Amino acid sequence: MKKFLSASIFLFMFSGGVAAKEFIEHNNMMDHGDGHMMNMDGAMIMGNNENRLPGGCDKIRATKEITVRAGHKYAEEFPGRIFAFDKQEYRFEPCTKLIVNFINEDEIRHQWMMHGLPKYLYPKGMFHLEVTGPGKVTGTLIFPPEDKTYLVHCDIAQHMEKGMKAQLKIGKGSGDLPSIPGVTANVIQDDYSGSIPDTMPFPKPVSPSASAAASADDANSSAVSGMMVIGLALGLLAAPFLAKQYKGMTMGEGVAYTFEMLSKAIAFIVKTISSLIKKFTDKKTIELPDK
Ligand SMILES: [Cu+2]
Repeated sequence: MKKFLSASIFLFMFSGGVAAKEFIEHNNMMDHGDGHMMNMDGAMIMGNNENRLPGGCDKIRATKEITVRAGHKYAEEFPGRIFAFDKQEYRFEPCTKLIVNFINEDEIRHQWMMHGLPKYLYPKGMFHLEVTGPGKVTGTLIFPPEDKTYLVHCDIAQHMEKGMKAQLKIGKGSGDLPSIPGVTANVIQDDYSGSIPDTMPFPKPVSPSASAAASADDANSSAVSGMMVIGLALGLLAAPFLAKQYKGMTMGEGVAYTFEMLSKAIAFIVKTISSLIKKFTDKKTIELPDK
């Protein structure tokens, strides 16, 4: 019975239990209005726009279609990055209608999200495609007439920082965005030399000895102020109790009583420490079994 059970657990683990997720074509999305579409399988489109012309475009000047692939494997060519799109730069003419097929090749959630679009056409100024797990979703947008550089990125925590970003230029664009893998220089370059770069966003330590002295000073002053606070608090709490204890005593009796209390406290502490030491050192050694 035991053998049968472990065999079935083994079979489960290596069959359905850890099988890769299958690729889903997200074609039947629920339309929530305003170009917002979703389904229960983790796919989403925001800001879908197939025919509303942006102000300043008298007509759709071109219709283009691209396929964007998102996945861990596209980061391989960028040292230090973990996620990436298959392309890091896109260029289109103003007033272009763009159909974007977004394919997620990872078994996690990825997005192709664009910001800075006109808000009268795109809620929150965003066009957004999202797929959880391997799958494909398709959305459409129409670009405004202005020369502008748009950021496209995956907004899942750390995915952009780890490389999943690109720039999309309309017309001549409006400059380059920083830290686009393989396109523009990183704002903070990875450095494995062990030296402290000048671009560090926090102050450098002055010198090892000076900083050690400074931190020792800091530690001392904080310890002093901490002790003072604890002392004051204990004093305030103990004041009514002590007033009661010392009531009616002469100066000599008070001093004697204080010493008695102190010696009791010290005796208690010594007893506790010695019993603890005994507890930890009194262990019998365990003999190794004979071979
Ligand atoms: Cu992502």
